[in-house]
Amino acid sequence: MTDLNPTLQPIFDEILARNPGETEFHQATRELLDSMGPVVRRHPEYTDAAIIRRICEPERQIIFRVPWVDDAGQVQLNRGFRVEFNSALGPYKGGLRFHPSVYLGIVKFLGFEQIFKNALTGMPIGGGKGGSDFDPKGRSDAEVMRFCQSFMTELYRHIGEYTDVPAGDIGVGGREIGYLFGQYKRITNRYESGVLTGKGIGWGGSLVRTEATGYGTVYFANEILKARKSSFEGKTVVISGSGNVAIYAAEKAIELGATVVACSDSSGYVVDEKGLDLALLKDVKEVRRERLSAYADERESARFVAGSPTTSVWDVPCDIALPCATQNELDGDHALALVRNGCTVVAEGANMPCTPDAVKVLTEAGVAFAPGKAANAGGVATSALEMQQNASRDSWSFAHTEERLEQIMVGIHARCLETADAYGVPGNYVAGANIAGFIQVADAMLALGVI
Ligand code: NDP
Ligand code: 2IT
Repeated sequence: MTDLNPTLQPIFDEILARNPGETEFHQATRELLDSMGPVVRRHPEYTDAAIIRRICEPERQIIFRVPWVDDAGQVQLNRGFRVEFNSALGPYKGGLRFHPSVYLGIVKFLGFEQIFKNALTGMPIGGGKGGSDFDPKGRSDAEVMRFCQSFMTELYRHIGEYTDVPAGDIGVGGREIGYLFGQYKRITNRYESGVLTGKGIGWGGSLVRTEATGYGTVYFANEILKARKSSFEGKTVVISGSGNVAIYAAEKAIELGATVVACSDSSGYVVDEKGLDLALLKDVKEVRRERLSAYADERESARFVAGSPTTSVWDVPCDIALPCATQNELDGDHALALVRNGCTVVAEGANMPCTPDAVKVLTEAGVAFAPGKAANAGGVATSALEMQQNASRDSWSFAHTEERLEQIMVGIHARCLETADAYGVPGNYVAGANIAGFIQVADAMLALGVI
């Protein structure tokens, strides 16, 4: 990490002092500030109006109790969060995460990144994020439904088509969005489709939203490869995670001619030299909701490696690595292993999966590195397309929606490179994404007065 310039260091000191213990939020803000040197030199008006300080302070943070009754009749207690970070460009927009690790620092890092990601999509959406420390693993459908109903019984008063539009993230997929939407509709007596995205096809959802984040990440990586006169054809790909983002990143990579040889979950990883059997993976993960070892049990060419601190999916040799599980899952040592094995492109399908050390190792080794706020923006961009369809009471074909998604990802890639060039950091996707997203939000905030 480089030293911050004298304008930015006091801002970071203030963030540390005002947000104690929120390490992921510190990491995400620091990463943005690391790109802001050339911006503050060229735009004193942002410093005069305290734009960076204001952008790092959420507009509103909501924390609430979520009591519910489990199948045994016991009362369970969780904590709910919604951080409404920035609405300069549109209603707050961003997912909900249900995972035992969720606390304010994680929701704030995700909400902060979402501001710039959403700006990069070019769609009229602000940034927000929410979730709960609820652990859906091992819970019955009825328990998940009761939890979602209790969560929405508080959340409903804070959200709306023009206010704040949640969606899915880790632990929140189509099933949970259904229960949440059902409870919102019941409490408000409004069929307000645009209040949530990631809805089912047939009740307001958009085709391609399920596939969008993974497909978008691969489209972005494909643009990187094209810029290097290469392609996915014949390449070996390793993906972490085996959830929504990972599965559809694998699907698109395979469609473009690559072989995906490994994926993971929190219990370990599978290596399948013949290439992943996606139909089996979807059945294990999306339908049966089982652990990844079940995949290896049923596929001769695959072996399962149980997770431990010394084993990692990143030890599996590949040309292209797509981290699609969770934050800080790929560290400096993992990056060294990737470089040693000849990996040339890393594109983040997850949010902040690479540690700052990993990014440094990859960048210094000449590996093309695409940060999540650019590479995984296809999910939220397609959410915005879902909002567009809801607002016009229309539904688009798969082909048309996917074409829009691809155009958006190609556009984000070009904008990152153009901005990086314009600010003297050519080829740096991190700086390009941070600067382009920041300037769009900063200019809107200047225009709207001191808000
Ligand atoms: P899912 O819940 O569908 O899948 C998450 C996957 O990551 C699972 O395989 C899970 O394994 C693994 N995982 C989660 N937490 C951990 C952990 N602490 N350690 C190891 N493995 C873990 O989530 P998504 O696929 O939707 O999200 C994955 C990432 O992509 C997240 O970073 C999310 O913020 C990001 N993202 C998601 C978008 C979306 O549209 N869904 C959009 C943009 C970004 P296990 O089942 O064992 O927990
Ligand atoms: O991190 C993300 O961009 C998401 N989880 C998707 C957010 C959305 O509103 O679709």
